[in-house]
Amino acid sequence: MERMAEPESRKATPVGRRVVLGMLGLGVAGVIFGDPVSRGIGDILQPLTSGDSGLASLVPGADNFQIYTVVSGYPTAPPDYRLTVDGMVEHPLSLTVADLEAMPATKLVKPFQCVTGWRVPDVHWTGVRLGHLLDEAGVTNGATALHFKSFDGTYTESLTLDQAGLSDVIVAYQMLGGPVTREHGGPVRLYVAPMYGYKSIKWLSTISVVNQVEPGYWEDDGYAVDAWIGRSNGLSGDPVS
Ligand SMILES: Nc1nc2c(c(=O)[nH]1)N[C@H]1C(S)=C(S)[C@@H](COP(=O)(O)O)O[C@H]1N2
Ligand SMILES: [Mo]
Repeated sequence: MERMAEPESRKATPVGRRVVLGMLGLGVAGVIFGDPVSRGIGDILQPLTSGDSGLASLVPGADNFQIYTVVSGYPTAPPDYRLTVDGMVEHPLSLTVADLEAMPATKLVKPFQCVTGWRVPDVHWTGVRLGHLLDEAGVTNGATALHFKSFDGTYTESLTLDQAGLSDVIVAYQMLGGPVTREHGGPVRLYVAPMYGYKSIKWLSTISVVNQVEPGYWEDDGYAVDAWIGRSNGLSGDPVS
């Protein structure tokens, strides 16, 4: 299991997912791993020293986000960027940012919390409810889940249709008082308020309606698919599934 904070080491670890999760089951913590490339999964539950634990978090408007990417650098949106909604729908959608801005807007002021421990309070978000997009597309019978892709070419995520319908799950085009910046996943990212930050896929390109949940990028590595803040510790309960 690799550490979310050091995604560049993801492919380098010699410790397999099953082995690490097996150790976790025995209560063995990350301290047994000597090298930082192969820390144990428990390691991710420790707050990062650069998180919002200090005075900076009390400053209004302070942005204590850590910027994450699993590819080298931040991808740039193509000039003809479109958000696609496809799969098990009656009307596939191909939406510009202007199309999204013309839809009913949802504004939220809510915290953003990474499973590794850092948290940013009172983040201002504007976007379109994911449920609204699905209504527009017309989900067909038998569909149960969503598969999300990023134009970084690597990151993926998932939600069930029930989760996607929650009122605080949005496709966001504004964040922190302006357009979602490139580093934060612009022009469009997902914001799943009730779940840990890894569900909020950046550089969102495609939403596919499907008939089963396909675990996302970090979920393939042992993080919980149902990543409810507080109800989940962010880790999968069943290491062999
Ligand atoms: N495409 C993409 N989306 C992503 C990630 C990523 O590395 N790539 N990291 C996730 C994680 S673990 C968190 S906590 C948040 C971080 O958002 P930020 O980079 O805007 O702070 O983005 C999530 N979405
Ligand atoms: Mo995260």
